[in-house]
Amino acid sequence: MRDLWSISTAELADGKESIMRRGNVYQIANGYMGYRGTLDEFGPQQLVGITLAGIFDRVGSAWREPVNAPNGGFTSVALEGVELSTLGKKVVRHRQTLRFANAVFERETEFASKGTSLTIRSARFLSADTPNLGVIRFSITCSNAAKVTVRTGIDGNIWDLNGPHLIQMSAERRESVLLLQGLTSEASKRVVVAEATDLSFGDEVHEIKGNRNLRVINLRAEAGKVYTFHKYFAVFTDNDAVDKPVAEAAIEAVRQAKTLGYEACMASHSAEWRKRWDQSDVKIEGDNDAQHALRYSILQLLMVGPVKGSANSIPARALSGQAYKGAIFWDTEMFMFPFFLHTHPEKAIELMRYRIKTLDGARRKAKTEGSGYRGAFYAWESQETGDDACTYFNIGDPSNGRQLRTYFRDKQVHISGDVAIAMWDYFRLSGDDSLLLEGGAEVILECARFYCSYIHYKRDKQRYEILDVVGPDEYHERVNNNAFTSMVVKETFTIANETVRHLRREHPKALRTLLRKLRIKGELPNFRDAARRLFVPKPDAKTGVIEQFDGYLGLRESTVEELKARMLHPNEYLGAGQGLAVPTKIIKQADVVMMLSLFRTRFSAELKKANWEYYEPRTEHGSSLSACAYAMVAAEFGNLDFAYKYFLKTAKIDLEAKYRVYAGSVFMGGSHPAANGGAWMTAVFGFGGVQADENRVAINPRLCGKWRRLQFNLAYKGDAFRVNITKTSVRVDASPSNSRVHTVLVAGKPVKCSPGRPVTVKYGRTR
Ligand code: IFM
Repeated sequence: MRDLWSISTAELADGKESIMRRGNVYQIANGYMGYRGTLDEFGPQQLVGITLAGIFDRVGSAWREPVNAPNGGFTSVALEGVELSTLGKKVVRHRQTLRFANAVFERETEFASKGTSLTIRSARFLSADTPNLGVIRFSITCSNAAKVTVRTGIDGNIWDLNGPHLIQMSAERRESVLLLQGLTSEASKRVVVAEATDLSFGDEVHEIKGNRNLRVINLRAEAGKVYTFHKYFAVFTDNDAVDKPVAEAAIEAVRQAKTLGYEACMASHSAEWRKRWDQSDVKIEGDNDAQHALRYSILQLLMVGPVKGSANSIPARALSGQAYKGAIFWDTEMFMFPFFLHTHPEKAIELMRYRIKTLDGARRKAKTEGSGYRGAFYAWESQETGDDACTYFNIGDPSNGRQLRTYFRDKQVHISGDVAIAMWDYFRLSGDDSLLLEGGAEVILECARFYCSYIHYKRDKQRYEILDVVGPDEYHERVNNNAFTSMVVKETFTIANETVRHLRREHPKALRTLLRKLRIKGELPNFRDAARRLFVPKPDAKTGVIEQFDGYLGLRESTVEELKARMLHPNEYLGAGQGLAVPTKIIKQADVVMMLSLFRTRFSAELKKANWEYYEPRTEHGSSLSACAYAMVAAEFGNLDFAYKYFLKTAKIDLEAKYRVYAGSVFMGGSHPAANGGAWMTAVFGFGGVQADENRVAINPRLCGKWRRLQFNLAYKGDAFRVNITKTSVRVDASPSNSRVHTVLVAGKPVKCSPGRPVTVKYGRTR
């Protein structure tokens, strides 16, 4: 029977590529840091990485990227003087496992050397309740009496893409605690790792050698005896708000953990995970493959949700390493945020706080881009200050090494609207307007202001147009009237108007203060005018197809296969300048279909079908963001087979590790949290048919073929629901602690859901 709560493999990853992919698939994380799924004895060559959230560094003229901490989880073992590693020839058997229930990584490896077998077992987790802490249990058993040497401590030889980021590294031992610390090279931020163990066997000596701060234990191991110890490591940086030097904080953290002990640390960590799963697990009956892949996707999201109070967000490659500069893209708001909003609103608000924190960076960008704009133009690739980490020459041509000009940074203006939409959704769907008062309203008004200074008024047509942009399809740059962008911009104006209306009604004083602060009162009529008169491309009267941008329908027909056959290099980028896709209708990722998915309540099933069928054969799905948009829209117009196919593709992207690792010459390997969020959205919004707005939740289920039951949780306006869908019925359990009765629209019927009183509604069979 397949275990639906873990992944496991007995295969060894040996080549560079497979070790890289394995590190992504088996990573663990806790929002503060991610620890790649590498083995205890691995080093920087095997891409061991403890990637930290929210701390970045730049070395020379290379890209800024997140900082990787020294590896406090390092342990290696030698048997009779021979170093044991799965990379060597002594492996008899190996198994590694990632447990979904509590994000624990385990490995068991048997080695044999000189007639003796030695088995290593280890388990590690990054504490879900103490974000700075990592905990490891490590044990060794020999078949015969043998000489064993254990080296354990902190390995400061760090894998970096553009490092080294830590300078002035220093190692020391304070009583029994090992310490390794350094400063980031750009901003001199201190990064400290402390490590403590309860190791009590063998003879121990302390060794500091080449950035490694280790205990070396020599042991005459008895046959069959299990030698176990526990390691506690803590990472602190100057970003942590602690009332003592960070080194002291780290030492204290490992001492406390050691005093508590492994079992107690594990118990509180697991209790936190039980709460998480209780709020967000999705159960699928009848399809173990889908269940497993979706649960893995949810695990990925739960592991990287921001720590409370951090105002951090989730990078496009989560905490799996430094690819994509550890930057936050629209991926978060459009693909991950809905999961958190509907299951963990306390994390969703943190994601939005990140955008409030980086508002000044967005203002700086607006001022300096193009001829200078007003308001907030959010970074395409955002790091801790909100200044744009995206470069103008963002992709290398792998054939000749030349840098290609791309317009992601300066023309992918939909990013500001994506932020405004998420900010407003938080208020609409959580019912909590505190975020608007904390700075959310300011973000929204500043985004609208930016668009006011970007759009053009066409006197002859008496309308505003939005020109010279890049939509989600990055192969066609500098286009006019991109449908997705126009819709997002128009929505931003509407949201800005609604924000003002809400504040005027509920918080007039706060509104006055905000309008004064921004000196924006005189611009409000412009927002209203733009919301009315901004042009959004309309569906063709005959075909229903919405033209992706002006002139798209006149481009040359082609196929993805044709373009691929013409590529001169396997990693060739199809967009930018002379890219092969540029003169054709081949698009990189969902664009019009993304619009239909985002604004799914505004378009009919017929229109969705017409556009899906037109654009799908022309889509490369060259981004991990694409398949889920197609999946959701397919479910909405009833093509459940396609919806299912794209759902699985999305849900399995990290599990199967089948993804593109290079865009041109740029390394972009790592995990894909946007696709993880897309998998959840497809299950809940697509197959579950959930549509929530400020007035109510609607559920119009369409379970795909094999699924007998779909169960999920929904947080809505401060209350919680569990929804159970079969092929013929929908049961809604409103939590007993809900504050009021909600009317839920189930398959078109209004149903009263009182706290603690389940209701079941029958509905017509799906195809
Ligand atoms: O944000 C995406 C973009 O839409 C396509 N290229 C990759 C980015 C990060 O995932």
